[in-house]
Amino acid sequence: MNITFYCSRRVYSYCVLRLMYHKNINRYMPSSGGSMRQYQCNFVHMQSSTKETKKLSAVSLLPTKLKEFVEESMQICRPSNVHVCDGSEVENALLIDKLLKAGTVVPLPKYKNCFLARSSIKDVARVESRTFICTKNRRDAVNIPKGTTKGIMGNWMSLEDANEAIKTRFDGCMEDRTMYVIPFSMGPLNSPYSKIGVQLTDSAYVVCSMRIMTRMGTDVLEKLSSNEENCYFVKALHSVGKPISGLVEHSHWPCDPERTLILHKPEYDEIISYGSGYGGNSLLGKKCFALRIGSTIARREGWLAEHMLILGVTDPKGRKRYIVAAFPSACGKTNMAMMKPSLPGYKIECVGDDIVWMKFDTNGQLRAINPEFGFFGVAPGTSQATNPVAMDTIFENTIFTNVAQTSDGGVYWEGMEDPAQGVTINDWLGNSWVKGSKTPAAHPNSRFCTPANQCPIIDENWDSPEGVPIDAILFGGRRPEGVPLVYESFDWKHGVFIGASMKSEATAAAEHTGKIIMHDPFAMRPFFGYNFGNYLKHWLSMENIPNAKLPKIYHVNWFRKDENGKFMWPGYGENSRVLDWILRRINEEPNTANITPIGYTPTKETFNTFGLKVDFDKLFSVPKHFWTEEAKEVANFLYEQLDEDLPKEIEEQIKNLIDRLNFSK
Ligand code: OXD
Ligand code: MN
Repeated sequence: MNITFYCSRRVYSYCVLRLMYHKNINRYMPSSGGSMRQYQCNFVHMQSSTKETKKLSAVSLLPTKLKEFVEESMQICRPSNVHVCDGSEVENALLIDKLLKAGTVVPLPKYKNCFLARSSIKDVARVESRTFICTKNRRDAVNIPKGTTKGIMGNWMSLEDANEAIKTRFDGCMEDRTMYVIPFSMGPLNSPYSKIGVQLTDSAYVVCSMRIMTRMGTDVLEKLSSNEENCYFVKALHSVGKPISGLVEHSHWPCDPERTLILHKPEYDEIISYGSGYGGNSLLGKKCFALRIGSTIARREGWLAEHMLILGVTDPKGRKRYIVAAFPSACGKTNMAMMKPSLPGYKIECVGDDIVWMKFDTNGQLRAINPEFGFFGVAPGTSQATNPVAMDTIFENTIFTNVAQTSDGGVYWEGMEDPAQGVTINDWLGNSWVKGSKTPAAHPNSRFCTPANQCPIIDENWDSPEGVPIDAILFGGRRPEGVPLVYESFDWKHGVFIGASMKSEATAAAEHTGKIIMHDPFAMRPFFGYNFGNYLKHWLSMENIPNAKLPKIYHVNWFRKDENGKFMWPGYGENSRVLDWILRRINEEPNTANITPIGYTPTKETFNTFGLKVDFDKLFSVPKHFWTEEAKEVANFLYEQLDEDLPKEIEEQIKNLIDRLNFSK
C-alpha cells in the first residue's frame, strides 16, 4: 500500500512530542513544513547519536489503541491518503475548498462563511429500515414481540451477519480517496459526563459538519494520550461508498443508497456506517453515538442518554430552573429550546436542542449536559415568526443541506419570509422554482448545521463540565385529537408509563411518509441501543438511587385541533404559559391542579391565558371515550411489542389507567 499521510503541524508536533517522551528522544528534525502537509521527520537520539531515518507518519505516532483502529481500517478500506484532523480554521478552510472544487457545496455570499450542499435525491434522511443493533443475543438489542407481531423498536443483526455485511461493503471502499481521522468529544472535554469518539470517514462534508456538531481536534487527541493505559473511545467507521454510475447528476455527492447500512455493536462500543452522507447516518457522534451506543453505556453506568432538548427558564422573580423535553424528530424541539416567551418577565436560555446526557449526582440532583456542540436543525418552518432566535443564529458559519437557493446568494425554504422583489429561487435540486409550484422549494428534511455558541440565548452554563440541574422532564408529540395541552404524572412510575405511551404524527426526518400517528416511546423509537423493556426497567430503577430527587414528569401537546381542523393553541412563544404553570407546580404553589384519570391538569385560576382567545375547557378536556380507546390501544401496543419484556410496574400502570377511566364520569 502506498499511502500519503496528512496532518497539520499542530497534530504532528503533538505526535512527535509523545514519541520523544516515550522513546527518550531528545531532538527531531521535521523535513517538511507548512499548514497541512505530508509530515515526516528524522529523530536524533542524543545518547547514542543514532539517527533514525525511518519515515514516521502522524498515524504511526498516535496512542496505540487509536493507531491500531486506524491501521486496521486502512487495511480494509485502502485509502490513498490518511488525514489526521486537528479541527483548526485552516484545516476547515482547506476542506471547504476541496468541497467547493468537487461541487459538493456552493458558497452563499449573502452570508458570512455559509455553504449549501445538495445531496443525492436518494440520500435525504435517516434510514431506519437499514439501521441495526448488532449483539450476540437478539434479546439484548431488541425486545421480542408477541407471536408474529413485527417489532418496531429497532432492528437486530447478528454479529456474524454484520461482519459479513461490513466485509462486502468496506473492502477497498476508500480507494483513491482520503480517509479522515476525526477525534471528537461528546460533551465538554473536561466533564466527567463526556465521552470521546474517533470517526474515520471518506467525506470532507462529514469532517466539516462534525467540526460544527462536536468538539473535535487535537485537544481530544491530547486527552486520549494523557491516559494511554485507559485510552477509551467509541470507534466509528464511516464511508459514503463508491459513487454509482447511475447517479451521474449527483456525482458530487457519492453514496450507495441501495447498500446503505448503519450498524452499532454496543458490546464493543463500535459504529459502522456505510453508503450515506446524510447527517443522521453520517455524523456518527449524534444519533449513533450520543443516543444508540450512548444509551447502552448509560445503562451500564447508571445514567440516561435521551432524545431531549434542554432549556433554562427564569421567571419574573428571577428564579431559574432547567427543563428537558423529549419530542419525536421534527416536532419543534429546536423551536422550544430557543423560545421567545410571550409572558412578560420570563426568560428562556438554550442549553441544547436534541440530545441530553443526564445523571443523578451524589446529592441526588439530576444533572444534564448537551453532548453536542452545534444544531443540526430542520430548516423548513423556521422563520422570524416561528423561531427568531434560530434566524439570528444560523446565517454565519453554517452548512445548509438541501434547502433552496436564492439568486442573491442566500437560502430559502417553506415558511421562511419571502425574498426581496426580483430575487429568484432555485429549489433544493437546483431547478428554477416559483411560489405555488407543486413541489417544495426545500426538501422537507433540509437542515442547517450551525455552531451552538452562535445562539444569542445560549445559556451561560451550556458548556459547563458539571452540567445543569434538571427540575422537570417533558414528553410530547403531535396529537391532533384528545390529548390536553399539558398534564402532570402522578409519580415517577406513572411518568415512565407516559413516556412509554408517547405517540406522534410521522415526520420527514426518516423515510416514513403521511400523517399517520406512530408510537414513539420517549421519542426514542429509532434510537434505542438496547431492548426497550430493559430501557423501561432502567428508567424505573432511577427510583432506587439513594436520595435521588426525582423531577416531576409532564406530557405536553401543542398540536390539538378543534372540530374544524384548526389548532386550538397558538404555540411557539405562548408555550411559555405552559412553562409558567409547570414552574408553579415545581414551586408547590397551592390549588394549581385538577385530578383527571390521566394525570394532573391545570386549574383555570393558575393557568395564565390572559390576552389569548382559547377555549380552556376544550384545550384541557380529557374525553372519556377517546381515552378509553387510547388506553386500550396503548395497552395492546405495549403487550404485543414487549410481551415477556414488559416490566410488571408498567403492566400495573396500564391497569391503573383503565381503572381510573372506568370510574371517571
Ligand atoms: C434529528 C432527528 O435529526 O431526530 O435530530 O432525526
Ligand atoms: Mn433529533
